[in-house]
Amino acid sequence: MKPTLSESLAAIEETGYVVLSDVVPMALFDDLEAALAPLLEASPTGRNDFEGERTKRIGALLAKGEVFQAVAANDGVLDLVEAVLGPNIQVSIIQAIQILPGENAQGLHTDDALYPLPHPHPPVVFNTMWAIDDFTEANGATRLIPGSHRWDEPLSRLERGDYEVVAAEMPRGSVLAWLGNLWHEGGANTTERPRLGITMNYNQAWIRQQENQYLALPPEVVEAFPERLQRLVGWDIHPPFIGNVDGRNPIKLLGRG
Ligand SMILES: O=C(O)CCC(=O)C(=O)O
Repeated sequence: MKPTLSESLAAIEETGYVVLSDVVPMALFDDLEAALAPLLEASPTGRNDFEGERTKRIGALLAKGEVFQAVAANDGVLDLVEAVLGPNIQVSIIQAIQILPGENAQGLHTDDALYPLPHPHPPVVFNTMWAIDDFTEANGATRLIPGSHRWDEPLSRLERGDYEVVAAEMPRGSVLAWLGNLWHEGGANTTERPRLGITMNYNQAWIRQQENQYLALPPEVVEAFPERLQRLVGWDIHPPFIGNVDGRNPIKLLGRG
């Protein structure tokens, strides 16, 4: 059942994550799977343990098919992202992740560790994982440490080992959402079938996007986006004027605003 916004926020405050059901029509997952099939076929596996030597990753998805726009700009998910990060958000990275049979667990990490900010800090990153396959503990469902978003001394907690890791099992069509400072990893896939999801990660518009959307998305591709998505991929300012172009909001270069 679809949680209300306040139920989702309460779960996030308590555990650092929430699984959203019934926020996205199931037909979209059929379209996403069909669009990803040829891209996955042509994709190599990762270059190291973190990317996953038995994992395929496909980035810059917004340049690779119109269907991916519905992932980046889903109203229900964006309501939650904005409730956590505030109104000035960007697409940080949108990437398909297919964990193949035999892959090991990725390694626990936080998504906002990329930014050299002192701890604690306000939320700067919020991530989602769209389950295109059923996610099970056995096939590599994302594993999370509930409550680790409140850890003051994360590394010493990890060294002591006094924590529990849970697999976010969820059926195809669900969306897992979690805070950027929550410890998590892609799980090991001990089954004989791949596990496919799309990670759709957002950031505060005053920090740098993880995936360089300005270079990933040629202007003629962005021109065809709806205005909200144009702003989300970075053609907007963070008030008062971070990201301006010659003193103007870049959305005006696209004939909007
Ligand atoms: O594939 C997953 O379930 C999580 C992947 C992840 O956390 C990452 O690549 O940073």
